[in-house]
Amino acid sequence: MEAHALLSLGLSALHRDGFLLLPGVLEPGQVEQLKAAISALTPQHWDYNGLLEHYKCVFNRDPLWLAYLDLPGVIELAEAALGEDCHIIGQTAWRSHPGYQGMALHLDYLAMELPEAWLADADFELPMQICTVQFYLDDIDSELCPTQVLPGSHRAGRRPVAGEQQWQGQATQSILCRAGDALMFRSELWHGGSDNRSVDRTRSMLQVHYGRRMIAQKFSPYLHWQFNPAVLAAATPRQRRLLGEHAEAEYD
Ligand SMILES: O=C(O)CCC(=O)C(=O)O
Repeated sequence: MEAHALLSLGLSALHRDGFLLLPGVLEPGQVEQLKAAISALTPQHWDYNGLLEHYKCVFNRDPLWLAYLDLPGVIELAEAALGEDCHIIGQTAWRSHPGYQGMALHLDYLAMELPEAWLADADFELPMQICTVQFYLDDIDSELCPTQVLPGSHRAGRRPVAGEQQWQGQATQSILCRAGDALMFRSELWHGGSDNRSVDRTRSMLQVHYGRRMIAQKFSPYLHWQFNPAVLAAATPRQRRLLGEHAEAEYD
């Protein structure tokens, strides 16, 4: 299928379902590189480790992470969804060990609450503000913390209440997939994690969070944030834009 047709299908899925599984976006060598890089990370600032290891803004640690900001097949979709001047607002690495308990159903960001009736109107297309892409570095089965999504729930116009698992007759679905696959979802989608019920397997995952240009980048620890010069020196022009090097605009 032509690239243009693929993009259009991807955008339609994000508007209709709120998410899209992109198979095989990483080569096996990239999966291995990322797994090794994540297992070598140690916590900084608000990172933590335990049953869940969680590392924020990993792009600033080493130039190795840059290639995963604009992977072919993913960046085109992010730019089509969020504008050609979109940028990243984070890149987070995870390791979820046996016994880890996944996050309950939630949404990540709702720009504003809107009446459900407006969102139900087939002629109304809610623009996206933030999308996350999750790169799975292991084959994900029902025991290895499959991500949960509730198709179409970005049209609820609100957050799920505690324990709510359905919306308009749709129930949550587990994303079962292969190492190297990626899940892209918009920030209003109700989604969550699930437990690592395996005996001895760890789920490694990399997330990239993309936002429209006017969604502020707030890299922690905020006022103390400093870009790593080695990362800036290695970045391509597109990667520099994703890191925040924009053309001048109204407010900045
Ligand atoms: O663990 C997962 O797959 C879900 C992650 C998640 O819900 C989030 O980062 O907001």
